[in-house]
Amino acid sequence: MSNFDLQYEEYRNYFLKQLDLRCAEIATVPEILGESMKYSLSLGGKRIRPVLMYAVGEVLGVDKEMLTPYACALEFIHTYSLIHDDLPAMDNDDFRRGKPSNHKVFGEANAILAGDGLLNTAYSILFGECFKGSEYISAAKFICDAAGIYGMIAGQSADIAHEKDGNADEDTLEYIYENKTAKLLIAAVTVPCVLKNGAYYSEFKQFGKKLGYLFQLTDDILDACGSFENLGKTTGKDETEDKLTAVKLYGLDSCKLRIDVVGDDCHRILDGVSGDVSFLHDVVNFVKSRLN
Ligand code: GRG
Repeated sequence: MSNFDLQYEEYRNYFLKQLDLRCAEIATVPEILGESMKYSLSLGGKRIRPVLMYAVGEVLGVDKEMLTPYACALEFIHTYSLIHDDLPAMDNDDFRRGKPSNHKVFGEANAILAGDGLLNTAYSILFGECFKGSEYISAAKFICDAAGIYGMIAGQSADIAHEKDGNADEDTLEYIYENKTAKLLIAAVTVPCVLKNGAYYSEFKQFGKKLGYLFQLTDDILDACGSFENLGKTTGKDETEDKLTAVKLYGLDSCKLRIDVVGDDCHRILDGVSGDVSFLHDVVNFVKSRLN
């Protein structure tokens, strides 16, 4: 294992232990509500948002303990978005992370409620931090805004609105990417800044935005060229459903060039941050070459 892989696993394993503790607290009546929430929470996944949060925290000197409630809330929100995205009314995917989607196991109604339950629990976790001080409130609000109607939900709504839109342009695509994908990544890398009195906030906000763009460019290429074995979900759907993607707008070769350019932008932004940001440079390279 490379140093990067070892460090990634260390952050990821730490997070998974914290997530287990949160899952153990979920005890609903009826049980199926909690079961369906926990099914998707524990289905695997890269956990890249918590990993990024801890990594930026380490650069800025913010303890993992302080970040953990925010990392858990963000992962709860991410998980809810995947459950809802997989529903027949949205992306209609039977698989997620190589396993049956939530609605294939628990039925559509329970999957909707599992997503609702995860979102509400995320807010409870965030409210639970707010008594600690104004920076904790700001960090909580930051995550709520990133997930909300001027963030991820707006991105998903625009994505749906521009399906099969032959006239959609680059600005529309960038709006969708920034909101649907980048906003939660921006939250992941800026929560430590907010908790550290705004240290390097604008650098990490810009970094999160570019990383989100990079993440979505690779996501589009993986949908077009990746395999079910690597991705754990159905591929080729963007083309079948005539979705607005970078591959559709620019073509595959141009997308690959853009990945290099945006990757360089990410590295350049990190160069403006003092401290050991080598792990974050490696995350950029990981996203550039990811297979899932
Ligand atoms: C339903 C409100 C609502 C939003 C859905 C997350 C999302 C918005 C849609 C999923 C489809 C998609 C391509 C989203 C872009 C972000 C993205 C690539 C999500 C997948 O995140 P990963 O790769 O997933 O981090 P894992 O499985 O590793 O956690």
